[in-house]
Amino acid sequence: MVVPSPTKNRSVKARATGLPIIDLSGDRSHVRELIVEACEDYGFFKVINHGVPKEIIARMEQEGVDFFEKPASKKKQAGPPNPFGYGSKNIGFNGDMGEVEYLLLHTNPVSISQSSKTISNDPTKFSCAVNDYIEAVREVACEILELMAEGLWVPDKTVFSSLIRDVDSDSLFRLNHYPPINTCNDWDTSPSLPQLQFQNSRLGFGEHSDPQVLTILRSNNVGGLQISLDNGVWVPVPPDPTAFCVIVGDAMQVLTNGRFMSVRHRALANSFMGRMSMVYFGAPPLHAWISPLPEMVTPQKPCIYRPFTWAEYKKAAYSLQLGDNRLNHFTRR
Ligand code: GA4
Repeated sequence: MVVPSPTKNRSVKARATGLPIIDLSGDRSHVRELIVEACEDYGFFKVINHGVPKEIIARMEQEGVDFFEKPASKKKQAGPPNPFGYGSKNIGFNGDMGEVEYLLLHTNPVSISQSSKTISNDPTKFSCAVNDYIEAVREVACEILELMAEGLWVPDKTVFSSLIRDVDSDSLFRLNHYPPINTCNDWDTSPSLPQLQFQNSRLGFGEHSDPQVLTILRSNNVGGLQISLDNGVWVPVPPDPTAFCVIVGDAMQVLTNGRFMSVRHRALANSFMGRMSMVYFGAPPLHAWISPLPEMVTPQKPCIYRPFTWAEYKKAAYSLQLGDNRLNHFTRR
């Protein structure tokens, strides 16, 4: 089965223009065209002027900083992440490792307030910060998904956003902390920062695509995120704490019958400063069926994927390793 690949287009464009940055406050018909183009060419773009109040972002960031500053023994009380809670170095259940510690939460408010007792000395403040952040970022995700549907000329503009707006949505929220990799002892002999980025980087979170529909990622002012344009070419994403990175997930690739590509990405822990990212993964309810939209299937572009439920896809994702290509298991034979 040959899956359409825009990789040639992607590498040529990225070298010429850099990664797309889209101003969400711009003219709607133009914005939706830019979004479709970015999803076809990269499966990735940044949005600015997204409308999420700085205060909501700052409160969530402070909660994350406070948590990761705690002693390891305290943080461990919020784990293990099976599937939600605190984790360190281990990613998933099949032996993947990285220089990262994290908190993985469901976006369902009830579970947030339950787990927050072990996460924060002030669980109500923590829950409020998380709930406010998730609500605001979900709105941005829904707006982007509606612009995508409009840009693809799909008659029902809520066809994607309704999946993550559903009360049973299986969406997740993740705080990742990539601690600085250098100790003070390295200062005397350490090379300059640009050299250091190449010499001393360690894998924080290995190469993978996100299984969900859409990911909205925000990080502090420390670089480390990279996206893969084609085999072996990694493009660093410059950090911008005022922007959100938008990442197309596997489910979106299926819904668009391969027109949008889920982008492979990774995070390096490579600087003197710790990096913290706050990541919202917009997912359908477990029982929802995922299959290419009829509008995306034509005689020229026959249906690539077989229908499956989100629960089935999730199970497959957790049975495989981080870097494995899960979509291969769901192509039509
Ligand atoms: C990648 C995207 C999200 O961070 C995540 C990850 C999940 C985990 O860390 O537990 C997975 C990974 C992610 C994809 C494959 C499986 C599942 C680890 C792993 C090896 C929370 C998710 O939904 O999928």
